[in-house]
Amino acid sequence: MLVKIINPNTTISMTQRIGECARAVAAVGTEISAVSPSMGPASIESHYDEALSVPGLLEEIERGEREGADGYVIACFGDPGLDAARELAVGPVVGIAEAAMHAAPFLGRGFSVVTTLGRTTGRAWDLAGRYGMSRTCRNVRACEIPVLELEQPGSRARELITQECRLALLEDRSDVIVLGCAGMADLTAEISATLGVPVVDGVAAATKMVESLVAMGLRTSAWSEFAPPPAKKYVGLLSEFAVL
Ligand code: 2AL
Repeated sequence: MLVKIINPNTTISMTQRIGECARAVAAVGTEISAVSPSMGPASIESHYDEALSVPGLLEEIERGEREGADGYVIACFGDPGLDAARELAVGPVVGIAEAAMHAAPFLGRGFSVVTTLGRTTGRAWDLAGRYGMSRTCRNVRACEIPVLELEQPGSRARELITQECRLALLEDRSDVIVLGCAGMADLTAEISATLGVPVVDGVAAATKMVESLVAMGLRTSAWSEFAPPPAKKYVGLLSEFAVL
């Protein structure tokens, strides 16, 4: 089985770490291909970044279809382009926020999301609503750490994220933590060991979810909304994206 993990930002060092985290949980026989798009923002921490990450992401879905990918993970906590990706791909597509927020209620009564910048918390709340988790998601907390600082050796990110997770347990009545950025995937085990609660990384959760769906022979329904998009011409910079 080939699972393609798309980090919709173009920071390759982050993509490599995401790939390692996915491989650490993948079953024997699951091949993980972790890629970044050829175009787009270095990190995604605004609605503008998110919108402009989508064309490159969709190009990777389209390439994945030609290369025989069985399913996809969108490895950014805003789940950018998820619905559009489902229209293009035959196999299942799962976002990391979607997977983590669905995994957390199996593990406790309420979860807090701990994410990067405060300006991304609105999107996380929107997604919690979309996924039916408004009651189970008790808070979305930001550490005010820019995404690319997670890549910096010697950054205080680890310590600040752990501290915010501790506050989530004490102040939000949460008993599960969801990490709100793909760049935090490698911190899960350490924070969980320090705080003694489950810490869910969406990259691992989405990888296992895609693997399970594919193993069950399940695909996205093409019955109505997620049928392939209707053919039409696109002009200008997006002309290559025309559906023929
Ligand atoms: C993210 C993420 O997962 N990747 C990225 O570039 N930005 N999410 C976030 N909340 O900052």
